Amino acid sequence: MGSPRYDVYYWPTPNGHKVTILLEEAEVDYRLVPVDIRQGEQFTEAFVALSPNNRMPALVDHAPDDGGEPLAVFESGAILWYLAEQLGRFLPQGSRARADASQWLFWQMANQGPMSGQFRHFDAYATERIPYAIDRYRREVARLWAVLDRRLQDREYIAGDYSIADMACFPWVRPARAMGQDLAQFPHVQRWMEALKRRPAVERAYAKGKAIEAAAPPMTADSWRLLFGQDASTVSGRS
Ligand SMILES: N[C@@H](CCC(=O)N[C@@H](CS)C(=O)NCC(=O)O)C(=O)O
Repeated sequence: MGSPRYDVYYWPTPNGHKVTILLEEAEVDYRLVPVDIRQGEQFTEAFVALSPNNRMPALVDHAPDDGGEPLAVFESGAILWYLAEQLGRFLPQGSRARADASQWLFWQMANQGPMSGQFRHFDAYATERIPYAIDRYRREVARLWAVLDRRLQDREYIAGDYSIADMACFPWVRPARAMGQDLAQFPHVQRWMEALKRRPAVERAYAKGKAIEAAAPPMTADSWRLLFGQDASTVSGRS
């Protein structure tokens, strides 16, 4: 047995879970390479060469279809798209259906992900409690969940069959309470979330994340500085 085709540079966060969910669903062999963002592993030269934004996840395909050098992809949405195209799964056929899936994937990447991330920052990590910021992002996340709820009111999945659009949105809904939301207010999202949560591949993806988290050193004061003290000088070559 050779080494797996795909390496996933990963930490068990919602953006990391997106990629492992897809690979578990596809039952593809892959290697998880932990990038402990609480210990600053996202800043190593080797990782930044793969992911210039010093964020995980990143993917390396060791057997790209042009037969060339290993191919690296960063940004979870781009990784999902790349893998779905390679695998020929979880992305609908036909330009109309594909546009539908892509717009919801971009919606997740540009709205649900960043707004939820800001909510979480001000609610759980900021050293100063700023009610305006917490409230602003909680309300915006609620608005986005209402958009998703309306979308799901007359369909099982976000865009046609189960697709990368669902895989992108789900990890940001699963920890509903941490996102400041009451799932009962969004019944269609709740029904969809419960169904996805029970999928064996989703369970396997989260179990792998849990094992990595359990083996990792805890967050320290240094972790706070590494994660939330970044500015232009963090980007190598600029200090
Ligand atoms: N838009 C990016 C966001 C990636 C992202 O923010 N990753 C976080 C964890 S969820 C990270 O690597 N943080 C490390 C840091 O802030 O230094 C994606 O979807 O891949």
